[in-house]
Amino acid sequence: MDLKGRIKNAERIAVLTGAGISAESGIPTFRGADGLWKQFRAEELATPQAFQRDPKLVWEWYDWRRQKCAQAVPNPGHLALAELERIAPHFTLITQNVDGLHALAGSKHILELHGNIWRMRCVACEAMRESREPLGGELPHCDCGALMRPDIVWFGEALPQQVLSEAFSCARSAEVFLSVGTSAWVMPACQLPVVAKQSGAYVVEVNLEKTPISEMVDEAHHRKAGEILPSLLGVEI
Ligand code: BV8
Ligand code: ZN
Repeated sequence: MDLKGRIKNAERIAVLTGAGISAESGIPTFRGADGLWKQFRAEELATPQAFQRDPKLVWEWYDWRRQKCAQAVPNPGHLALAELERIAPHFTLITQNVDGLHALAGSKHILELHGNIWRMRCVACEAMRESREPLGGELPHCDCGALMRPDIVWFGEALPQQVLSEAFSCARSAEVFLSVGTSAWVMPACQLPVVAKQSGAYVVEVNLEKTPISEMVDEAHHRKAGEILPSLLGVEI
């Protein structure tokens, strides 16, 4: 049965997305040709040690990315997944992205594995703040006086436990699992399509380049997500 037929018959569908689904919205990916890591080194920026050492540098990088995200609008890839959620009985969108574009596209049941670039939290009292304002070079502080940090999971930090366990149980129970726009390289997110496959799901990858899971999946489409997702999923956007 083709993917459209499987989607029509599926009770439970889960999707894992990565930076590639936001590339057509103008947000640079991490490891691709124009990747963020080319200009920056992850260990100098996306780690607690980096923030400890130079919070101003880390915040400058995030402020630059927040402005990129603020100019971005959802593309047909995001919209196709939001439409798929409307027709599937049980649907979970698991994203590694921090740009908030899935919510803007209308997706509802979203698990943000790596946090959200619009949220910041106090390093001392954990108070949260949601803001889309540019930081204007100022380091954000909490009312308690301590520094605020991006509410993002950095390398070497644990993912939010609740979100992670729900993501794995969705991967285990999905009949159809899509991996879209991720290099399937970063743990533990990259294990989700593997667990889905081992649990009997029909797994489809949509990613521009080959990845470590491309051999394992039932269908691999090395095309742009925004270009093929609506027709591949059989949804009108
Ligand atoms: C954890 C936050 C344990 C920053 C991110 C050695 C030392 C230290 C750690 C490790 C180590 N070895 C392994 C680890 C674990 C580490 C890890 O996996 N490292 C990798 C690099 C080897 N993982 C962690 O540290 C995780 N935590 O394991 O904790 C623990 C447990 C208990 C207690 C304490 C600790 C934390 C991982 C999260 C790290 N944070 N981001 C930020 O975002 O600002 S990771 C970063 O990579 C992003 O979040 C991103 O989401 C993620 C994955 O990248 P992708 O989304 O896949 O993006 P990428 O650019 O790689 O790929 C995009 C793809 O799209 C490309 O393939 C491209 O071809 C394709 N594409 C492009 N355009 C399109 C397209 N596809 C379709 N259509 C298009 N148009
Ligand atoms: Zn505080």
